[in-house]
Amino acid sequence: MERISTKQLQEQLRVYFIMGSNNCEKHPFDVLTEAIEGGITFFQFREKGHGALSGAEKVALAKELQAICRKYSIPFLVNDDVELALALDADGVHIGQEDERADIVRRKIGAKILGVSAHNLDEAKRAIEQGADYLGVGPIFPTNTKTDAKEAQGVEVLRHLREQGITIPIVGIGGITADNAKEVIRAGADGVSVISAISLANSPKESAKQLAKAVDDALHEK
Ligand code: 3NM
Repeated sequence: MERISTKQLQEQLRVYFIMGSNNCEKHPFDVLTEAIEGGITFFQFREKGHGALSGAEKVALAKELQAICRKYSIPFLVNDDVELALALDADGVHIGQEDERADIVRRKIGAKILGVSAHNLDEAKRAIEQGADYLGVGPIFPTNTKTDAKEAQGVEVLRHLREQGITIPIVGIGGITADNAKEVIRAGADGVSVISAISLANSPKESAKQLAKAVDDALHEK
């Protein structure tokens, strides 16, 4: 297996939905199914924080969600848990700055997709040197979902990274909705990653649809 191309990844990262059971009011299976029907292009299973499942329950939910992703050919990534990603033969792993080092994870996962959260230029450069395929950059806007998130940086951080020569695919994260997604793309991101805008929406399908439209409209302006 070869590493995914930048072009293919850019295309797939447009509407990146991240979710765990504690981000949902409805059953995660239904939320993800609706999100896919609405047009998400990438999925990360992030079972973390207060009330998160662990052990066999976590594995069972991961398998269920992976099966839906497979059915619709949506890449399925696992947050942080490299062993789970390998056991399920997931499409990749996403890690934060507090998780295992990116170069060590890269060695473990071979050519699978590796995403790394970066908050500034130094972290972005190091992640790339250590084998990241894409960067998650945030928080762009204030978020209620991640309790230990840093201060919102605005879209300027994206512009800055591009101006400083970071060319690998980037998704913005943190407080992104259909109303502000265009700014994120215009500032240099290839896509938007969201949790609550879809997971807590009355209609995850409609919300995903609106996000996809905002992103695609902004990408077409480029
Ligand atoms: N990471 P919502 S912000 C998981 O800044 C995560 O690295 C962030 O949730 C970072 O779309 C965040 O509901 C939470 O704001 C995103």
